[in-house]
Amino acid sequence: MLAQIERKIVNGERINEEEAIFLFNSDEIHIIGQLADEVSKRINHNRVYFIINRHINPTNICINRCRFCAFSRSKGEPGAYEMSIEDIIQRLKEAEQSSQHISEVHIVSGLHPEWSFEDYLNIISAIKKEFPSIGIKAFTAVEVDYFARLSGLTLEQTLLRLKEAGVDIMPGGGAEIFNQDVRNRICPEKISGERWLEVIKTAHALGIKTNATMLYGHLESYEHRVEHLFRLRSLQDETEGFLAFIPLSYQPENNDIKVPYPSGIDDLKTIAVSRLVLDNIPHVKAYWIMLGEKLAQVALLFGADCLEGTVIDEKVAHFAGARSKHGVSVYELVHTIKEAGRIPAERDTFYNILRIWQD
Ligand code: V47
Repeated sequence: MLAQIERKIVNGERINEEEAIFLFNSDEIHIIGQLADEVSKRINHNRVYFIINRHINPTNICINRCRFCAFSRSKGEPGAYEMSIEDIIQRLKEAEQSSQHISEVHIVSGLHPEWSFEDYLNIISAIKKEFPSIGIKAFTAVEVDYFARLSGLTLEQTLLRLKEAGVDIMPGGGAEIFNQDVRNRICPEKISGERWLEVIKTAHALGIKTNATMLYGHLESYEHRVEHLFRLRSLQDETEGFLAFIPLSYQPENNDIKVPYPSGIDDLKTIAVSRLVLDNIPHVKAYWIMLGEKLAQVALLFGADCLEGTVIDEKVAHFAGARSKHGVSVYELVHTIKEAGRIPAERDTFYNILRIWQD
């Protein structure tokens, strides 16, 4: 079957679910990686993208207690925190000073039992007012669903309010694994996969681009991963609203699902098979925070074309045992990309190139 898949990829044809499952089960990691690399180069040439950004998590207080999540707390529990708007603005000013400029802020929060939709909107409008040129990537489909329920607005109205306040694109978090049996075991309180897809489809229809993620390496099977990837491919055929796909490698510390970290081979294979299945999503990110800086570099030869960014002060993965740094400098990202033989392309939120980092 591998020869048949190779022929298809070389001819620019799509692989089917059975073939994707075959690839996950295969040990031919070099061949799979090389095929994914070819597809990546076809789409993005030799470029690898990164962004000068900062992650901000305004609160970790959350009404959902997902079993894989080491970040969330109940109100009053040790370690629970809430940032004020002043704190957030201050953090961004510090990031601007230390990096000269930042192009994007990535905001993912908890579902706080006492905050209103207005409280979340005020965070966005305050950032937009203070830093009009910084792109805002904010709130997952899970949060948007929560805001709609809190406010009694429709999904369309909720998303339009976010857009008016200054949201430019939405991150891809909260997708986990769409299969409901797996969801019941890893995040029983979270919205269903169907609802996640509905929120994202609505955002795309309103012209809001989003990313998509897949959390792997916990209790799911290869079949579940493939089902997840094909749901995303079908939605992208309809909407063309996804900018990037980010496989999230499960971090197993301080949470309730006790399995080993995914292996390096599993990480690379997942990046590569994702690149091969999602032929209609322009970018695949090697999220160095979860992969580690060195494996993320290798992933650039296995189908990934984006390294996310400088990040600074990441919390979700580090609470769960990520062994990477909390942030890296632009120079480290550029060096990593060049050493992989690729061209470092600094981008904005929408993947417009801001600068090619040549010698
Ligand atoms: O939704 C939570 C995941 C996500 C763990 O869109 C975990 O550009 C691994 O979505 N091990 C938040 N993953 C992060 C996220 C993201 C990150 C970077 C870029 C983008 C983007 C999105 O982190 C959550 C959840 O799926 N997560 N706990 C864990 N233990």
